[in-house]
Amino acid sequence: MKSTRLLAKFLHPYRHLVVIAPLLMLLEVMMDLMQPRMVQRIVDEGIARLDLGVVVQTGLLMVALALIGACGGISNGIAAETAVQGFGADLREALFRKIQSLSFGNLDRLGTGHLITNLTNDVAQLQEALLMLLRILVRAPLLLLGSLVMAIVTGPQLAFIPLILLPMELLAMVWVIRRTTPLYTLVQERLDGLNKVVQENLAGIRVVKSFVRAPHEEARFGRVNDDLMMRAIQAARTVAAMPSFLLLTMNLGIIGVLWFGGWFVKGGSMRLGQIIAFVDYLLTTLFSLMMVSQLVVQLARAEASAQRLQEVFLAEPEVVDRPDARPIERLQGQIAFENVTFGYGRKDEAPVLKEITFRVEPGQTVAILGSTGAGKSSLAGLIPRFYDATAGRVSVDGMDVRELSQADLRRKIGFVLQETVLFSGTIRDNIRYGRPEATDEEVIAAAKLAQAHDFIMALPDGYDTVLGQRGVNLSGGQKQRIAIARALLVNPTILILDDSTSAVDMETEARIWRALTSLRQQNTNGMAAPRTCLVIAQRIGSVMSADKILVLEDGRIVAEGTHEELLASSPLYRAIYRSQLDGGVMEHA
Ligand code: DCP
Ligand code: MG
Repeated sequence: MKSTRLLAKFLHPYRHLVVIAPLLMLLEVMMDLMQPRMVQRIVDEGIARLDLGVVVQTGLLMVALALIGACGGISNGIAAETAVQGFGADLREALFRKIQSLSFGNLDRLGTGHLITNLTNDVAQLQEALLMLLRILVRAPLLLLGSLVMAIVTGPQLAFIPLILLPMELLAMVWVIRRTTPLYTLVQERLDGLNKVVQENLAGIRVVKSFVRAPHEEARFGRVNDDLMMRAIQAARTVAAMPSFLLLTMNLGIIGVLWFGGWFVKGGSMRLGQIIAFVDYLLTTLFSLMMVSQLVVQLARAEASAQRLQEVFLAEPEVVDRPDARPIERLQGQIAFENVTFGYGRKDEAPVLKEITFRVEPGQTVAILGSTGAGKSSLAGLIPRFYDATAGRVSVDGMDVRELSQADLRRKIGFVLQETVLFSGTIRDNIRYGRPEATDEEVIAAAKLAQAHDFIMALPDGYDTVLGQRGVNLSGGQKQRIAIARALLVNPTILILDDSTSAVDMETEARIWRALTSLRQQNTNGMAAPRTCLVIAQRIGSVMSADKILVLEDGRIVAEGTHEELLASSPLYRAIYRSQLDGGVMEHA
């Protein structure tokens, strides 16, 4: 069982609580089991003989036993809850850490919906199961056996009644559990579906609204919501039959006890208090049976969740450092691709990049141009090892990137991802995300280079302006410029801009380029210029001045050279150039 392995691993720090909790519960169970005998004594020896002393004395004893029992129960609850909460927190933390260690490829496959469900619902299911284990596992079977034994001891003449009823009840229980376990697995799956829809909807709420698709989304949500409800009702209905059946058999049992007991009392071989105690014990067996069935159902639900958690825990990061990974002191900034082929690893899919070969010398600016889906972002992602090449060799300064430590490598590369992601927090904190110790002067210098300083200063709180989640309160172009400043601040040797000025007007874009170029000539404000720039762009205007332009088409480099060379040699490049000169966007594809 997956759940046992997870439980064992993460319960280890709480093992003393796991031992103590059931012992405390044992105390409560023993006290509980004494109560009906006390009632019996009050009835038979106190009330029947009109002996007030016995009534008072036994009554006080009952109160004392109940108090001791309650102490046991409460301490059990505290111990169990402490273990369960600690277990949950540790499990979530380990899971979070595991997720951080996974590569882009793992995350593509698992999906954020799954991971969010993991961190919330799945952990909660395991916690619930654990709590029930610590509260019930000892209590229910003990109470069941104990009350059965006590019933037989109290009224041996009536012992045949529970001995007939109990096997029937057990059979019914097994039948119900067998039917409900698969039903609950379905419920969990539906819950996953619901979470996925909610997550997708919230992440894309702007798209939903801009396309006026709220009714469609509501219908979609309604479907998964109804589906979840139907499944949950179906499972609950099957489970609901259980208590009714148990109650029915139990009521029959009580009628039997009263019927036969009446005989025995009349005949003088039993006393009234005995009958009352017997009925009490019988009800306790019923009660504990119900607890056991709940526990088993919860264990089945937890097992499904444990399976999903293990899927993440057992995932191997696709990109790993070699044990002998080389640390990087300084980089010159040379990049080379030699016959690189790359695919995202899905079966039966043509590679995304095919036999890519090119070199970028330190100090060069190289641009990659190509239609959407050509593989530009995929190519750039191979340099900091977001993914590893399927075949061929990617190297920096002549060293295969697979021999380098990912962390070292990424610290030397400033990567502005195509999709701008900012965090909630101030603009200042966002800019120095990659280098939290940067001084205010450095932050401002980076922002000036990225042409972000002026608009930041125009905000009421300047660099202390608090951004909403994902930077909602900025324009697309403003967000891109903050992302560029963030990349520049780490003083990268290699700067990679993936379509990072797409939302910035041409004038501002040109100023960013001029700033980067002039920076390379004179070292200002302690900012070192990135020596090598790899620029992915859609607009030829943005890349005309590059030392080299690579034209990527369907995963292959189809042309390579400076702007002038390409204009002379490449019909494709000429076509793109002409379409953009006309003021249109790139439409050659
Ligand atoms: N692809 C994929 N899995 C990913 C990312 C991309 O299967 N996690 C596929 C989709 C495309 C191909 O790889 O068919 C190339 O995608 P790129 O993102 O590399 O393409 P571009 O960056 O060139 O396109 P754009 O200009 O739209 O950013
Ligand atoms: Mg891209």
